[in-house]
Amino acid sequence: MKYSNSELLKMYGQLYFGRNYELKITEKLATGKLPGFYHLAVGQEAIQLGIMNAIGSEDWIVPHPRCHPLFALHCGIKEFTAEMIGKSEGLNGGMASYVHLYVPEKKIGPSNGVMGENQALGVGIALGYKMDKKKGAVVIGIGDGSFQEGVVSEVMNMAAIYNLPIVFYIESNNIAISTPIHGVASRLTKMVEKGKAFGLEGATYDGNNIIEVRETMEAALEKARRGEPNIVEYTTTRWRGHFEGDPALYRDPKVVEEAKKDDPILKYQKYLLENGYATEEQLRAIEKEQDEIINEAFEYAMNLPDTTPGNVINPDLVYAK
Ligand SMILES: Cc1ncc(C[n+]2csc(CCOP(=O)(O)OP(=O)(O)O)c2C)c(N)n1
Repeated sequence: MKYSNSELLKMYGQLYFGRNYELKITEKLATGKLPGFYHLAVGQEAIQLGIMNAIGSEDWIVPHPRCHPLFALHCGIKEFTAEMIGKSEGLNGGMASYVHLYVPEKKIGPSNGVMGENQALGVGIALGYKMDKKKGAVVIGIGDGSFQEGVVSEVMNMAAIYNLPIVFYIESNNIAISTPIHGVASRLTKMVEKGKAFGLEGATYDGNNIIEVRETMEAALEKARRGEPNIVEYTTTRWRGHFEGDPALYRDPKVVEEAKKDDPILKYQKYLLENGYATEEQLRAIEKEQDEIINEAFEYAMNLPDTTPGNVINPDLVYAK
């Protein structure tokens, strides 16, 4: 195994955090005290967290927006939580939430509610990397539904013809709000094939296996840093509705029942235990520690004073200078 034991256990903590941070959102929403509109990635955590571990300090990430755990762990859990619920102490002064988050000092974002736009902005960042001869690469995420947007094809072509330092990754959960992707929004069953049409090499991997995600993203990044843009696809399943409050009546509940048999967290737990990388006691201790971190972050953020009407309309906080 190329990762040390402590690294493997750290990744377990992150996965456990990701799942339980988002479940805490559902718990708090039920109390009526948590403001906001949420699109959770429960069941899909291994993709964003495997990638987070693969990127280096010179790399930039424009993630697929369904990624609270990545934002929180990459930017600061308390600072992100404050941002997510609109408090002035948040990463963008509480003006962005997670939908429009941009934290250039952490080389992450921008996030954008207009599907397909992030990818164009990410290609612009990568063009800047190439023109300024920067060392790293840019990782650009997209859902398999947004992948059908026309602008995404244009910018994949740009990435290819200019040999930009980019890895595109697709979170293939086979659904866009209520529309299935395979055979409905696209005749392709492997979205990565479309990238190949533009000259981007790549393959499809198990998005519920954090080690597979990390290793394949590390390899993809090495290529991108050498000026070989490429694409990877990670398959997974969205367990909850498109947003919190969506009862997902459009989908056969068996899809989620089946997906739960391939839970990325239980799968990783099993891997750690069977290979002797962790004991049950170690895992329980990590879980306890993460539960405390999550509770503290929500307590901190929810007890901050509400933002002022003056801040909500403050142009200095809304527009970039
Ligand atoms: C240009 C544009 N069209 C439509 C929407 C509405 N919309 C928001 S999310 C979404 C589906 C995204 O699906 P996918 O990219 O597969 O990501 P997932 O939700 O599965 O994570 C749509 C259609 C939008 N935000 N922007």
